Amino acid sequence: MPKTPFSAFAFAIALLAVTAAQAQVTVQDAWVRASVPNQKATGAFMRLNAAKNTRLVSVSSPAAPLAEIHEMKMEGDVMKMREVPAIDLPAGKAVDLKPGGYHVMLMDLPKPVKEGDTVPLTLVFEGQDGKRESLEVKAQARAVSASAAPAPAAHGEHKH
Ligand SMILES: [Cu+2]
Repeated sequence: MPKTPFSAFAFAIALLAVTAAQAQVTVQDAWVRASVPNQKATGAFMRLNAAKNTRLVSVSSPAAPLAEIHEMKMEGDVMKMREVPAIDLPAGKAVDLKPGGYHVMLMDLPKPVKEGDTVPLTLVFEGQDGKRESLEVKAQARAVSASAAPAPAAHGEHKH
């Protein structure tokens, strides 16, 4: 059905409204690693860019009853993962959540996340004034081979 000028206009207005409400942090390339049956957890990744200093303090998703903010780090030659209370987002600096680094851990998955699924995530940011703001993003599920993204047990070949 062709778009009428009116609906195109309404759409542009809607986009403007969204942009204005969410000007503090922009999210690019949000994705979730597709899981296999019986896998209880998976990671969500994205690039965050904050206009003002802020912090990502929590994440939730209808796809998982439990979502935590995690960091992966090499300790000696072992990749370790731990929960962190928040991720600092300095003004104007892109911060990547990516395999091998910060990520959102979606836990207790009730069903597998399949390649191509759209996974909604609600990100909560806390500014320096203590004010909280939430942002909805839609992450696309992608299948990623184990060799492209090291599992926690992998070691030795992690280069920067
Ligand atoms: Cu994790």
